[in-house]
Amino acid sequence: MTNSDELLFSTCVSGRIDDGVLVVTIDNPPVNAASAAMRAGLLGAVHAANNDGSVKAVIVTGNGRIFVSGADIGEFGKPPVDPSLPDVLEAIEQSAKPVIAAINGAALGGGLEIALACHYRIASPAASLGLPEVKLGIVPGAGGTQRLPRLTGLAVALDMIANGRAVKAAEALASGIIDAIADNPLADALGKLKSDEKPSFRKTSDLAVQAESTDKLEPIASKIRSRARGLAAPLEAVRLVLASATTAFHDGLADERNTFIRLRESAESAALRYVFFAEREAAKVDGVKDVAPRSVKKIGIVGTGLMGSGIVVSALDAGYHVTGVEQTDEAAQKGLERIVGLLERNLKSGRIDEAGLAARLSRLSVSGDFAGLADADLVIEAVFDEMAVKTGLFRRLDGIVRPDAILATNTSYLDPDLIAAATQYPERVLGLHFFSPANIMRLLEVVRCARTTPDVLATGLAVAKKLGKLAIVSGVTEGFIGNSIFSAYRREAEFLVEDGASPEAVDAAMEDYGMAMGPFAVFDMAGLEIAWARRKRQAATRDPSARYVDIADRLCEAGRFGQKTGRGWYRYENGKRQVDFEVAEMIDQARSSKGIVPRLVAAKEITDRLLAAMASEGKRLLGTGVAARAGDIDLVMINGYGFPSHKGGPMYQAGLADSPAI
Ligand code: T1G
Repeated sequence: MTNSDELLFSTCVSGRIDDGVLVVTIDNPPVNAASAAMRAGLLGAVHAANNDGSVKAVIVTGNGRIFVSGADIGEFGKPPVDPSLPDVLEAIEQSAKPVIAAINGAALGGGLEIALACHYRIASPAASLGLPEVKLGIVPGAGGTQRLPRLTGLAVALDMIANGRAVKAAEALASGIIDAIADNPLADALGKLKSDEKPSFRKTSDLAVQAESTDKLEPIASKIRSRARGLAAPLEAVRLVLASATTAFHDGLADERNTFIRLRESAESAALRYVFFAEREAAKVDGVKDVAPRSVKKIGIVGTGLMGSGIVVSALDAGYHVTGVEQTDEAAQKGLERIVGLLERNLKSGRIDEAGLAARLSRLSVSGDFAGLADADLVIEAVFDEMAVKTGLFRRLDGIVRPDAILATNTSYLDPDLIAAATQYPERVLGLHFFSPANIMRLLEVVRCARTTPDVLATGLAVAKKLGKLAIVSGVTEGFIGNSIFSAYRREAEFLVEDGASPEAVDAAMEDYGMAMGPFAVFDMAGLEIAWARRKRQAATRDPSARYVDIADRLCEAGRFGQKTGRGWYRYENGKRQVDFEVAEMIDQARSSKGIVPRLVAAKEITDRLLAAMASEGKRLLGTGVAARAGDIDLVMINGYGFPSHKGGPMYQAGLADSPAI
């Protein structure tokens, strides 16, 4: 092959000869996934190079911002198509001509495995490299667990593979994953090949895994095992990586491939792949496609309490200028202290460095002077959840902020349309319902009010993305998506207790199912008074024929509001949750007052009824258009309420998911 125009090895793999070097470019939009056509093209290119004496070396690179995003997950549910990725990587590694990976962007999963099978690796500074397969309920299936340890050692490989942690180029260089960093990896590779000092090429599989002491490895492995909470993939990843030190390379490859195929067929992996695609679907919001968001550089936040200070930190982390406002200077000072405390905690934990702290503080002002909001592009209120307070605030903001400034309410339960009606420009109002702690929780319900204009909604979504949030659009209903489902969940949990189950039995059943915390422990943590206030608000309009459990009312009437008062559904001593016989007596009294004879309730009945209650409410939200799709509901419950992601969500479990498992 001579210096030529483009050579086509498949629909998404092309090549050109550059002074005896075959430059292979992968161009498989949108993310250069390793589809069947990509694999066939890459294999064809390697074979062509090895069958042509004029070719001295091969460089593999990706077109655009991604090198290779990994296997094509969409192919998982379909019959396998040759060549498999391991076959392609074997051909690369055994190539008589050296193959250099010019890593132009993200090299993830099979993408990093391709690079590991090459004989030399150059990455761009912004490239991320990782093996995130465990997040899909699988393990690397093309040599990652066997090649990576040969470059990094066992400890780094354990952390990256079993935690699915990606690293930036600098860390990859330090760990031995790559050989060089260059702004333009392809040009650098060509330069190295044309220079007198050729790079030292080597086969990764020829390297021995450096022995590391058990004292160093066991703590890493046991932390992974404890965090796995019974999930198979991280445990198998640990096993395969550790085995790489004592197993012949090809035996390790075979074990890895068999494990990958077994896990790929598992229910856990199907659910996690469903969640992966559901997150991408959630971003496809009706009515805002091609709508330009407004520019937001400065965000005002009214209220710097627990929620408001978390929102402030989240906005500062995202690079916004932030003005926090309180009713008084004294309250503002307290808010500033709360915010600085959160930032200093992030500094201490290493999430930010001193420069990052200084940069954030340079973009922050907190005061009791509302005039500071005059130039805000977006104002988020996080004040007390009372209608009069919020409507009064929005009327006041009308006279302060620009007419084109967007006003967002963080209300959890109030009707945002009524709040919007308080301002002269209701079309500029939307809901941004953060979950506490707002600087940690990924979920953000973006509430489309009746009058919210498309560009205001698009702006809310753009801000959510810049905040690093998982934005789920909700229509207006009491509690939006998450709290509506959670209320149904709470109602059924209380029915179960009235029928005969104990709170602790209900909690144990749901924690065994995979929930981060059982419902009654969550109610105590959140505080029982909020739901109590809402039940009292609804009492006048409650359907008298509907079943109503008054046990929680009795707890509140007895001053048992949960963890913060030391007593709720449980008793709390030194922060430790304990079953309280007083509560059992109150439950018995409540049952007997209705003539209910308690019966044994099995754990399966508990999980079945609670899952069904959530799914039934989810169907209602779909029917009323509050939720756009079942996947959105599942994402809210996973990311806001601790539903186990490897179960897919209540809608997925009920067979109501929009898309079949991939
Ligand atoms: N396969 C198929 N489609 C994918 C895909 C993939 N690997 N990655 C992304 N997409 C789709 C996605 O659904 C969306 O589709 C579009 O691409 C843009 O995605 C053998 C077995 C690479 C960091 O887990 O992390 O390799 O909605 O919005 O924000 O051992 O995509 O446009 O129709 O996320 O720029 C391992 C998964 C696979 C990486 C880019 N790899 N992807 O983020 O775009 S298993 C992963 C990502 C594996 C090997 C094993 C991200 C990204 P649509 P996007 P982005």
